[in-house]
Amino acid sequence: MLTRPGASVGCKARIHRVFCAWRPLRIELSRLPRLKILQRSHELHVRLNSRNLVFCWTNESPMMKLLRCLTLAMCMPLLADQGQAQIAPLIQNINARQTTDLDGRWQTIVDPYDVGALDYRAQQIKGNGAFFMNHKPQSESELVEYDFDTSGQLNVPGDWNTQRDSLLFYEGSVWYKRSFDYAKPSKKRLFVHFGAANYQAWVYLNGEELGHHVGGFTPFDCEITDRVKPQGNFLILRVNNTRGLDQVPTVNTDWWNYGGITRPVTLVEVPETFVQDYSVQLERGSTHKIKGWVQLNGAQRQQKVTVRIPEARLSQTLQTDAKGRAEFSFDADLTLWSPENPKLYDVEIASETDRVTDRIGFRSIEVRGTDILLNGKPVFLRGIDIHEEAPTRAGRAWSEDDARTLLGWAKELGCNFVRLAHYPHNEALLRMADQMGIMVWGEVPVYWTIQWENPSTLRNAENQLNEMITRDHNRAALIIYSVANETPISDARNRFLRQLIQDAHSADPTRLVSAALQNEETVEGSRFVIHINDPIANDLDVMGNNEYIGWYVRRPEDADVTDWTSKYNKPLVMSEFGGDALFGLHGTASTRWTEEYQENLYQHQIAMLKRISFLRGTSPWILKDFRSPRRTLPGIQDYFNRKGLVSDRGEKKKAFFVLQGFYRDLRNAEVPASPR
Ligand code: GCB
Repeated sequence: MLTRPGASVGCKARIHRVFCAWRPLRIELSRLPRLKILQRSHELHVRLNSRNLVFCWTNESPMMKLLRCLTLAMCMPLLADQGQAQIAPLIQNINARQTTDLDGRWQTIVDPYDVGALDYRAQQIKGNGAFFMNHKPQSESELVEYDFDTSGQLNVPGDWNTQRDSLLFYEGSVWYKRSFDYAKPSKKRLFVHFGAANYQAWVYLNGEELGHHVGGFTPFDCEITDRVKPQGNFLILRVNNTRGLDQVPTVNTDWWNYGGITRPVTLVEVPETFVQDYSVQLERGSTHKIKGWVQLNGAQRQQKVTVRIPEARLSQTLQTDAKGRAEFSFDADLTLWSPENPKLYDVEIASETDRVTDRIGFRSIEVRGTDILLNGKPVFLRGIDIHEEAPTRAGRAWSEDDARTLLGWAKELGCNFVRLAHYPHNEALLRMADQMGIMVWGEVPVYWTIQWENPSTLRNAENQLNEMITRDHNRAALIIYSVANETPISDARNRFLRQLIQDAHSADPTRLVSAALQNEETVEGSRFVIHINDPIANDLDVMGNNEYIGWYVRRPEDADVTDWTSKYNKPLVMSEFGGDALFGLHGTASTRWTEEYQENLYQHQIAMLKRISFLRGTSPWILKDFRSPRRTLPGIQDYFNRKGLVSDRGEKKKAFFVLQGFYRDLRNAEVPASPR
């Protein structure tokens, strides 16, 4: 979430969305006076909280309504005459642009007490004491208590935890600084794009704030057209990964809280009016009709735009409206994308002022009864869960090489599907999945027990979902958006998730929506019966379910006497099952932590899964061992969750081959639809 005036409005009792800044505005703190009006029990505050314009009313009366209108009328001119927006809507497909990467060594200051931002009264520091000023002493007597140049460096992209021993468990702020020169041609605009920074980031250029982004796994852009200088720019970020009860995710997870600028940073140059976003996809339910839209950004919003797919000899010319948007639909006879044939087409979108190309695959994905249909034919999702951890080194994954190795292992298992748990993974992985023909489940970190009643937590989750969809909505591989993982049923939670499900469906009607649910169990005679009956399943296209028979509950053999029922006529994906094994530790099938235990567990699980009539996919937990602060057992876990089929060093455990065998059998049993 990029906060911007009007986009995030806090209040004490009632919330009023004061205006929607599609084209966001920057407000100088000094330009908007603090305004406080008190009237008996009624209270109105208009103030700038960091970057947010915050309007607060309590117990609004007719008089207060009048005051609200007056206040808005007073503030609007201040808002309206602001110049160039610095905080920008996301630019689609920056790879196709003129870019300069800012990756490499950045100067950093570790700041556990946030002294670079707050003074000893916890007030925002003004002046040169703020680290984003990058101030140097001007005389021998001047007191300056920070120095980027001598405080050490970290790699970007990269989590800080695995780059320095002292930062392994660190949660707090780190300041990053990078200098650059940029000769921006006139009539061009310049943005700085961040693939992700966990969990929140404040961005400054040449001593001025550009924006504040919340959410550790989604990209954001800041416009710097009017601020960039030919020489001597300094870009500074404060990145903070402190966990918080009201955040998404909340304080409790089972993965490492990797902090830092974890994905690439890129300067992106575009024309004054440019193609900001587009959707070129098959219409829901169709394999022959392309439906989409184009969105321009800039002053010259009404233009002719041509959408072309040269290889298919398709071309459509459109006229954008006053908002810079054009919608289209046309018939197309295309080779459809599938795991067996991951066909991608060059798609070109050319306006009068800009031209961008992408590689896009076309396929349909639907649900009919308990079936999932890919291009109109039933498909079983042979999957594996993946955390965004590097396959061959410590820390977060982010590169194309990482993606190739992780998805390569998935392919070796026989997968046609991966669940990217538990947050949006990097764009390189999605693009690699497109190329390799692996269907993807993308997820937002609505994990376990977050603050269901908190409206700002909901807005935060909605923003992260929206940012993921905005980035990925042209990827053929992506078939399912998942809105939650293992969330306990309550009215508040149901309302929260229903909102996210509705958001996902309306932002992108072409994909399926799911969530990893939990179930209810009864004992019937000598058998266990597991009931899929979470009310939220009513709203989902595909039901996900996590179960740990043989690990957290009972013994692996109990899977043999477990039956499954569902209240819903919908497909089920078993989105998690598994158990831990330390690679190289051997023993009997009943000895915890051994490869044999895990192998036996998979064998019994698979026998059970084969008996579930409405099962249409499996994604066991998990491809590779991953770091987790919850996993403390010395000599075994050592802060790793060991449920991987591959160890943290890339060694395959016995269970890997059990799953591989299951997937081979499934593939062999499939009626070949097209050549493999
Ligand atoms: C789960 C969670 C996953 C955990 C896993 C485990 O149910 O969804 O995030 O890592 O169990 O290993 O306990």
